[in-house]
Amino acid sequence: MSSLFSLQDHIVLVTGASRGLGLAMASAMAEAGALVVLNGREQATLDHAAAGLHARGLRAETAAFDVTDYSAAASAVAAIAQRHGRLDAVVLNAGINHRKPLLDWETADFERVVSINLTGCFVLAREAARVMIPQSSGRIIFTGSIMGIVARPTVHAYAAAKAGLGGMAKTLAVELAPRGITVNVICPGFFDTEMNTPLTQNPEFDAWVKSRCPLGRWAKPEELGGAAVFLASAAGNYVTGHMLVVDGGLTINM
Ligand code: GCO
Repeated sequence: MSSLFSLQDHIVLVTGASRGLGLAMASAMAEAGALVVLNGREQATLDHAAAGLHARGLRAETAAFDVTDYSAAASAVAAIAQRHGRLDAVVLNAGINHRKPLLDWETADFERVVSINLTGCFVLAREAARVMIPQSSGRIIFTGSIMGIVARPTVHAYAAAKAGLGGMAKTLAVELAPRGITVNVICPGFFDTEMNTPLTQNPEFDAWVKSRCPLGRWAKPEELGGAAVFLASAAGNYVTGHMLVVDGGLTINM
């Protein structure tokens, strides 16, 4: 049973892994035996995150780059493959949100969110596939959102990008399946992360989440770890093109 969910000696890149959901997924994957490469923009924050994993006897390296610097992203993937001779999984998780009533949106803000949350994922998936195709195996996992499935006001670019990941994961899944690569999307509901501080600290929104979500609470970041381990491990061998919703039942609740 333990080998079913084992990631022993797998090489995994997680973007947006300095904190929040990325760090929680990286940590769970490292617990399952993986060597995780943590990506974020700031080396100091990444070093701190990696030190936290090292202190628990887990294996972590860092790769500082901005996912919208597409050539830096490509070089980083190539460097990981060169250093370790393989790349077993990528968790493409880096993302931001921007919340404004429609008429207050600048076009540049829309483009910025899409470039981080969607285009950056496309580039990294392509670069990961460049390594995974010759090895005839690999796992590509995107962090989507229930906001790519259902809607709330103000988060237009975020919702567009997250829905876009859902569509792109399916085209990638069918194209890459013959090459031994699976592609899936994890769709979190409302997690208590730094990105969501404006929401968790808004008493009205907090009450809304608690009443709307059948499990009656915000999720803790570590509650996303199991989904990433599942999709990256042998347990997920036959799962591809799937949107795995982790939302405490929010989207199925009338
Ligand atoms: C929002 C939140 C989102 C949600 C997420 C649920 O403004 O809607 O910031 O990040 O937490 O969409 O996955």
